[in-house]
Amino acid sequence: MAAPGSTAADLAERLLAGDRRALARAISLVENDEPEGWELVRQVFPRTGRAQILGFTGPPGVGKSTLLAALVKNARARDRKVAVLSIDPSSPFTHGALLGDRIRLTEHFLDPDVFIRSMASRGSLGGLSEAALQAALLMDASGKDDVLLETVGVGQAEVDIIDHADTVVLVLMPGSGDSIQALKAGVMEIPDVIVVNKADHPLTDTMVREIRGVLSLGPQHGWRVPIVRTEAARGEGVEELVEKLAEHRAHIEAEGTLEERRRRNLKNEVMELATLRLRRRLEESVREDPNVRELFDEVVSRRLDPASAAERLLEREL
Ligand SMILES: Nc1nc2c(ncn2[C@@H]2O[C@H](COP(=O)(O)OP(=O)(O)OP(=O)(O)O)[C@@H](O)[C@H]2O)c(=O)[nH]1
Ligand SMILES: [Mg+2]
Repeated sequence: MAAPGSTAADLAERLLAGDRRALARAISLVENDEPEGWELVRQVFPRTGRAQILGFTGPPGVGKSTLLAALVKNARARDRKVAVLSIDPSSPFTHGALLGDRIRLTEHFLDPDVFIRSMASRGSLGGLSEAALQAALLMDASGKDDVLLETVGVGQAEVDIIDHADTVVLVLMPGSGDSIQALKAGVMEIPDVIVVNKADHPLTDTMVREIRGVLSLGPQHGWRVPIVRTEAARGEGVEELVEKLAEHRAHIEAEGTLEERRRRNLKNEVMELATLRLRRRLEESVREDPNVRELFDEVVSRRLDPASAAERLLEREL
């Protein structure tokens, strides 16, 4: 039940003012695929595009969350406002994901300029990556300087939200050979920055050499993907990573690729949503419209070919 004054416009206003409870509420709305959530995103969208979106991906357990905690600390020391969104498509329990990350990020718990959220459930329309993307937009709108996204991935299973990051960081640890294979095979796109975390491990040098080998097979012009060694648990190498992230940012701004990337991503987003909605409408008409059922009957009785039927179905919808 809506309390007086808790209209969408009011929520939008509080969100834009940086109120963290409003942000938490707004994300829940998009996560649950509530129409109010879409309305909210519609209202605040003109105010997005200011935050730096950094995506971190890599196999389970390499230390992504630990690294993010170290990066949050670093960003806070520079007085930047930060939001972290951990997306775990493999876990059906949002709170499971939440717990582990909460333990790692407890020291930022009381800081009003740090916002941390985990997401594992699926909204009904666009699924997890759609909900995550909307959540990232809301974080951006709420005035965060940096939005850090964490997804688990070893290639194919990656959530495509990572495509929406301005800078993509692949986090590996010594011994994550699968990822090297995925990079080599082109299953995984070459990221902008590669981190070899757990650099306290004796096989670190070997790992770095292997990665260099894979990178040497790729294009040799433009941005050169740096390999940064970190020990996230002790904060080692985090300074250097922050430098490389800034360098990448400067590079894509100078080259115009930031704008290009954002344009491409937003176009994909519109196409994706349009496709989902069209599919939903088609399925509805198949279920509910007797004329559409007749159309199918005609195909079954071979009076109408499938392509012509599809054409007619689309004509009805568009
Ligand atoms: N030895 C060592 N252990 C580390 C380092 N960084 C993180 N760890 C440990 O690695 C384990 C996994 O760290 P997480 O940060 O949860 O890794 P993650 O990649 O976020 O894991 P998922 O979210 O489950 O995919 C934890 O026990 C960390 O304490 C490091 O630099 N060296
Ligand atoms: Mg994690």
